[in-house]
Amino acid sequence: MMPASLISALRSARHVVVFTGAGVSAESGIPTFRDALTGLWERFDPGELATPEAFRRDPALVWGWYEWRRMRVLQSQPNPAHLAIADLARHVPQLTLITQNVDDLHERAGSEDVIHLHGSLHRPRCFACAREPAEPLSTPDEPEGGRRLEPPRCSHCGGRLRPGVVWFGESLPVAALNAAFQAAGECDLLLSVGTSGVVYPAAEVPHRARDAGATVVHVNPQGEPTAGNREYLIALPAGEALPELLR
Ligand code: BV8
Ligand code: ZN
Repeated sequence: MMPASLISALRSARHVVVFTGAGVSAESGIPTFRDALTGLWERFDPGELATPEAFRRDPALVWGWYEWRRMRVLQSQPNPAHLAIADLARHVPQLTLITQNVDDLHERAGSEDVIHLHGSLHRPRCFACAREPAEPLSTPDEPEGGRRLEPPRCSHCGGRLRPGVVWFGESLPVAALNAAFQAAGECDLLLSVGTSGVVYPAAEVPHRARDAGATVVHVNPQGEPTAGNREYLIALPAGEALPELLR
């Protein structure tokens, strides 16, 4: 089922980059952003929830929504795609895992040194002074979509805690972005899994790998057919495609 040229590119690869988006966690029950009907941005307005202006305007709305998302992640488990990626790292000379996801399912599947381009739901920090709280947050039982919830206060300065994610209009963490671009420019094969590739600058990662001559493999049931001879589309759910590809 997998093209022989692809299998051989994978077998001979010395540095593999795996670049993931929301689709890799879909089979764990975490909603994606842009899928029709189930995507978060189909049901919620990113301008009201995922920008610093939104938080300034209505911190309780934003905090409650992110607490609902954090609760959903805590209630879910890594799926066969996360597990296959963690396993692949043990079978290639070098692997760099770059994710746009704000969940921790790669880590819970056993992946190490995950580069999180868009931060994490699990590392809130102070909106005013940027310091992280000393105590881990408790997990409230949030209804679907969340409810208004006052953010906890910073123990250092009394400011409000904010989710530790990168909102629209905010810069990505510089060290993470540099490490991602460097790995993309050096790898010989990049697996892009479950991303629509529309959010920049993260979406540049697979472009950089392709432009540097790497084989690029997209795993996405809704992916666009690809033209290049070193670019492949596997139009299957990640939880089916990855265990099969990496077998
Ligand atoms: C910045 C918050 C510089 C965290 C997210 C043009 C117009 C307007 C704006 C811009 C523009 N060009 C660039 C921008 C800026 C903007 C941007 O890119 N906008 C786009 C949308 C147009 N970018 C930014 O603002 C970035 N910052 O540029 O800073 C700067 C700074 C200051 C001043 C000047 C400049 C910051 C971007 C960070 C945004 N944060 N979310 C959160 O709440 O989670 S974005 C959001 O999208 C997610 O975080 C996610 O990481 C990201 C990418 O989405 P995907 O992961 O790809 O998910 P999606 O749902 O789209 O796709 C899922 C795919 O999976 C689908 O294709 C589906 O078919 C597939 N799938 C489904 N099931 C499966 C599957 N695949 C496999 N298996 C399955 N089972
Ligand atoms: Zn503070």
